[in-house]
Amino acid sequence: PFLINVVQHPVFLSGKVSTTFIDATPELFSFEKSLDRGTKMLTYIGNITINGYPGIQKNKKPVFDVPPVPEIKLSEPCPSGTKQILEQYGARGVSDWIREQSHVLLTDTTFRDAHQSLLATRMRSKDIVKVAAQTAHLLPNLFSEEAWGGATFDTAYRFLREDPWARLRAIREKMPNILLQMLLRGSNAVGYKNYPDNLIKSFVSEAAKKGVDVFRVFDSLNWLDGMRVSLDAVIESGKIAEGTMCYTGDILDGARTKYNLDYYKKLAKDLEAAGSHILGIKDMAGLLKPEAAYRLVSELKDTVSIPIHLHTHDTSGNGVYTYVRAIEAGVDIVDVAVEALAGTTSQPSANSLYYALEGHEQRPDVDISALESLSHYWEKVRQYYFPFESGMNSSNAEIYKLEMPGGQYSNLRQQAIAVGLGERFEEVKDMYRRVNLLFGDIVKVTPSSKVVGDMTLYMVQNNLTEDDIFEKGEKLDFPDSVINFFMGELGQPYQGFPRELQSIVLKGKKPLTDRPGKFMDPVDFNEIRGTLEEKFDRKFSEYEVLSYALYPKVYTDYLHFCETYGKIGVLGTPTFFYGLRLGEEVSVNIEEGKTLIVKLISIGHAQKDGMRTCYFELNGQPREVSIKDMN
Ligand code: 3PY
Ligand code: ZN
Repeated sequence: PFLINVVQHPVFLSGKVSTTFIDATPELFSFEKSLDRGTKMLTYIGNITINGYPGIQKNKKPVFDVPPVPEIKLSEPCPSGTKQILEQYGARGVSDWIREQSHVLLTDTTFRDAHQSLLATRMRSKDIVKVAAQTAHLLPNLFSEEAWGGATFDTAYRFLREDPWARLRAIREKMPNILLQMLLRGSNAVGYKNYPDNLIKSFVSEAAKKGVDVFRVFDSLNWLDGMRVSLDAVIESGKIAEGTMCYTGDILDGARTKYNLDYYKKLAKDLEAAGSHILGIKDMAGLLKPEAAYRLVSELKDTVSIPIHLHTHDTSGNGVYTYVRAIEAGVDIVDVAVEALAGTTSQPSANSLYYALEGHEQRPDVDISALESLSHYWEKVRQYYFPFESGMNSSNAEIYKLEMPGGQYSNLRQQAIAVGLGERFEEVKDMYRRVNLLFGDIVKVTPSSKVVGDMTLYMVQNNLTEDDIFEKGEKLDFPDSVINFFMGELGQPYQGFPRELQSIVLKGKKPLTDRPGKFMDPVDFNEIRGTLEEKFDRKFSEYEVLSYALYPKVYTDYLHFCETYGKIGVLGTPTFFYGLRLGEEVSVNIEEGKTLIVKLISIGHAQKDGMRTCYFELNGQPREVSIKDMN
């Protein structure tokens, strides 16, 4: 199989085989162990048809409309864009170019934060990649496309059973003209804990090589020490470092003085001094009120000379107005999503902003009919994912009090339901607010927001008040994430930890006061590679070794999954989530020019051992697979 794979590979056929060919195309070396590709795929389809996909009601496969892909002339070359500016003038050149623009620039978050915040990060690469070239052709004036990072990395392996690096590669190929942006959680990379410095550096360098151009780097406590290693790595890679401050509290509220204008001005100066090419303002919970945006951006414009990029969530419904005020104060770039994936916990709609700025001299240079045609596509795609909708059907201005990040609202609701607190969600929400104050009013964004969420559920579940924590705390077993937080494992919060609570939680353990990365042994990549190659009997590339280093269990589970089911990213989303109806036929494009026609004929009754036979036709030939009925 190896020889045939290689000689038929398009790169081989094109004659461009180099010594890096083997590294860049590891799929050629993943020998199908026992089952052929078709049988593996049928095993997946049979399994989902019989046992269902977690979180989705089985046997209820709806009939979906086919999402209309906007028509463009793909044979015409892609108009050039910001990517070419980076290639020609470098990161500083991009920074200068941004400041010369008279219109506000846009980042489209549809490929990352929009679905992370609306659909529990479940958007599959297939649905994104299908419209990537169209987006590149139709929106060539975008500053960037946010397409990677944040929670999309682990959820790709965990839930979608696909490779996030392959997503990056495919988007990069289809969008040669637009800067690709990722969200990087500083020393937590795309994870939920601090990683050793050498892992952070290698991850950034590999992401840069694989196509990321703009790295939005933040720290979940706005702690500069937690960002420096990442920022340095981005700068060294020649890509754009967007050193980012998370916005929390309310600069308009005279009673909330901890995070005031001076706090943000100092942070902005520090981020600029750390070498950022752009200053990011990350309003992850949508707390930045319009007038606050005006004041904050005005002050920051006077404080730093790098351009400013604003990110918000539209949870309150005021997002567009916040952007308009920020634009009036001179903000350079704002984050928007295509209408059908915008609003509520996602970013404000690009389409709405276009009209809100009609007659305004800084109105973005964007084609509204292009946005509309992309929105028609996303509107239909979104329907595939309805089981993952948060249930928030309208704006929710209560968020100003709750201070909960966009993605966490829907997640916490699911978690509350899972631990039997679904009926008490109002209490849960209020407790989240109280826990923040108990912790000394901290920045809440992944992963610090998860700590507050875990403590919230713990207190509601055990009917604990703040007084109980102080009175009975010595006897309480706090959630691991809470202990780690007070140990300083996520870094140091602004103005430190509340001392009394810290000693109650830590029960005598001595917390870190310095950067966790300083005390961690470097990751031994060679050792990981050796272990993986021995276990899976194939070569592993740099990026795969990194995935293991970040998420050993999640990544190993994914590899085992692939051994059983193959690469099922090629399946259409309805089949991926629901399997097939009896008699249903789908065509699956498994690679360029190679299509399998799959039809489910019937499913046999369960045997004593629970096994059922699924009868399929594969390209007209009968095929059977045996599936264990888990019900
Ligand atoms: C992430 O870290 O994934 C976020 O989007 C935080 O806002
Ligand atoms: Zn966000």
